[in-house]
Amino acid sequence: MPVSSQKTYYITTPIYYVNGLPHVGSALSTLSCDVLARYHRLKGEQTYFLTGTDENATKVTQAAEKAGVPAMDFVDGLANAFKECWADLHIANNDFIRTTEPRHAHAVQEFFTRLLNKGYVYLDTYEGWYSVSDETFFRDSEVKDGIAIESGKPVTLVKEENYFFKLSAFTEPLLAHIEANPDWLLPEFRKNEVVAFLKDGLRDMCITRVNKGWGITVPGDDSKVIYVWFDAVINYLAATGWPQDPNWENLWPADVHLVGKEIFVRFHATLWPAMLMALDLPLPKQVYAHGWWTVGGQKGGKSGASLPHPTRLAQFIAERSGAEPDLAVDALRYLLCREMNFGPDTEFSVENCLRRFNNDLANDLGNLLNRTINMMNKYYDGTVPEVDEPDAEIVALAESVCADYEKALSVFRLNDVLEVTWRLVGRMNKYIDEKAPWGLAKAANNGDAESAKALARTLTACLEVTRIVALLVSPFMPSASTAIYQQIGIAEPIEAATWSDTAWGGLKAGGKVTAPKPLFPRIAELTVEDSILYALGSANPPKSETEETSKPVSETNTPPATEAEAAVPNYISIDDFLKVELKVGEILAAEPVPNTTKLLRLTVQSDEDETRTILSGIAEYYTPEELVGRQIVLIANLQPRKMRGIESQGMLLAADINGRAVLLQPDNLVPVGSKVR
Ligand code: ME8
Repeated sequence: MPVSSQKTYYITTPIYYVNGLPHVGSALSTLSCDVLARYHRLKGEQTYFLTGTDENATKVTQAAEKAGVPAMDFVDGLANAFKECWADLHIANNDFIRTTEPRHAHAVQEFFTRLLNKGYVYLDTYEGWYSVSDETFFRDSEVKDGIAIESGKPVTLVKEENYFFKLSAFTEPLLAHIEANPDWLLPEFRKNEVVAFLKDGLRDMCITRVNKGWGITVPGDDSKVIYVWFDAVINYLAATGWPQDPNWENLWPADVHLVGKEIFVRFHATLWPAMLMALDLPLPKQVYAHGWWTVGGQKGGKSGASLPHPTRLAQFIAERSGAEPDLAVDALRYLLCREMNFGPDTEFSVENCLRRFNNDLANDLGNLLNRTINMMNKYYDGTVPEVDEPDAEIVALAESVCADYEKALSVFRLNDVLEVTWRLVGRMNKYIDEKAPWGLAKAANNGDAESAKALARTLTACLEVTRIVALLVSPFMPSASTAIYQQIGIAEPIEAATWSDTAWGGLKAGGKVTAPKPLFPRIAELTVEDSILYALGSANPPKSETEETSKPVSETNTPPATEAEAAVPNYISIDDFLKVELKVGEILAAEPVPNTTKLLRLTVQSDEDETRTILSGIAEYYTPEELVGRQIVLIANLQPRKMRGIESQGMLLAADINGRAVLLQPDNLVPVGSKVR
């Protein structure tokens, strides 16, 4: 936690259950917070961004049991999967809290004790409905035929002596707080849902469960653990160092809790603020709920209507477009924020993402950058010229775009923030067409002084806008904005820039642009086959894996890891292993597959009288020359499949060293076709 006298801008994501891998839903919340945090840093504010994992839930232990591993090993594996995924997406969080950490347990127990001492917690018998899947208690009226009406998940009847929180005492105070703070809960239409829920009257809430060996125990009563939701929301406070760290108020209250809509009304707009009120602690300044990615109209998630794994999707975008991996991650960051309607739900579609990649990134942004730099090089030898006065129309537009950007951002409509920014990008592409710099250059060459001035004004306007756009997109696409800065010849690192640099006039005459290099190459093939969606983690197994004709996500179309596979070794029997036919082969020929950066076409002798074609995604690590004559280990009985119209008949084995492939080969030369076991 930072130590300073100044209140830090403090932003949080939900903490995710560790019962499955991250997906583009959890990525959306994390990414939105990352964008907001980066924007506030750009504004020069000290900023603290917290995310983490929710590990004390019954459903987590159930998933661990199903996987047959100790719960702690299970949660360690998945917490790491979240951390790695966020690092892969360039998420710059300051802290990652796990609810199995002592700092969290300590804060939760302290919170509980203080509520007990203040008379807001009491012991009683709970008899009613509980849904493990929702980790929520439901009223009779909220259940029909053993199913929670709201979520459609099964409930069971439980009867236990438990501690209760006097939530009912906070109906009026919460309504009053909403009334007095119109921007506290956003968006407006979801606030209305909260008001309706509160007007129905709050009931006291059962906040403990029987201790089955997992969870945070009730202080002084080991037979019970604290209800996971009561425990989870306290993470936001625990991360500040409350109660023992004297600096906890540098962070608290949080400036915004950003959450998904399903955990807004009951938990973040009701339970958590009521808990804080009970201890006279300040409430978070804002709570914002976004809608869902849906798949076929249903909430996308970890099972059922599945959503893609973010890293796999970024990798797929890199492979389809040929963009650098870091820029493909940036593209994904852009696409998720731009595609999501930060209001109602949005249907998720990989194909829509690819289409938008082409329209917004390859075309609009790419064209502006490439055309501007090309013309700078052509007409000014790459050196930024002097201008008499800037184009007032463009200056005014840039100013109004920056203002609208901030307005949209202040209400968390990140899609609008980008839409507004692209107004500027779009205008400049048109502006180039209207001004026709090539005509101005011709006239200037023929001695027309006015045309010479107009040419300088036009091109510097384009370059200046490109610079401003680089800053505006930097919270969304940090790597791309750095690359744009470099291409337009700004020596200072973009990280050193601040929001005030979005004002017109930052470009210096005499600066030197570099050669243009497309950041987001256009994607030729927009169709995404079911087999690819499956490999991305977002669909059911396809009917036929062999009919695939377009480029795969990686060399192997491995199905998505299930919950259990994500965290634990999955044992197979020796019989299963013997089904895999491993052999030593020899590479007779190797050549790149046209229009791909990763694939090599190998001709492999796999037996005395047998050769086969194998496509392998190792072009980045081996040249064809290095491979010819080399012995390798191959899987000989893998179902053949088509990639780029070529049938691949097997797969080479390679060690995966942080994504880099290192081929396996026998220790000594052995006869081709030797079995490997
Ligand atoms: O609810 N579309 O964790 P969780 C958009 N541990 N966002 C989605 C989404 C979708 N289809 N699916 C999930 C929990 N999310 C609790 C939270 S907080 C103190 C405890 C995002 O793993 C969205 O932010 O079920 C949602 O609220 C969150 O993931 C739920 O994650």
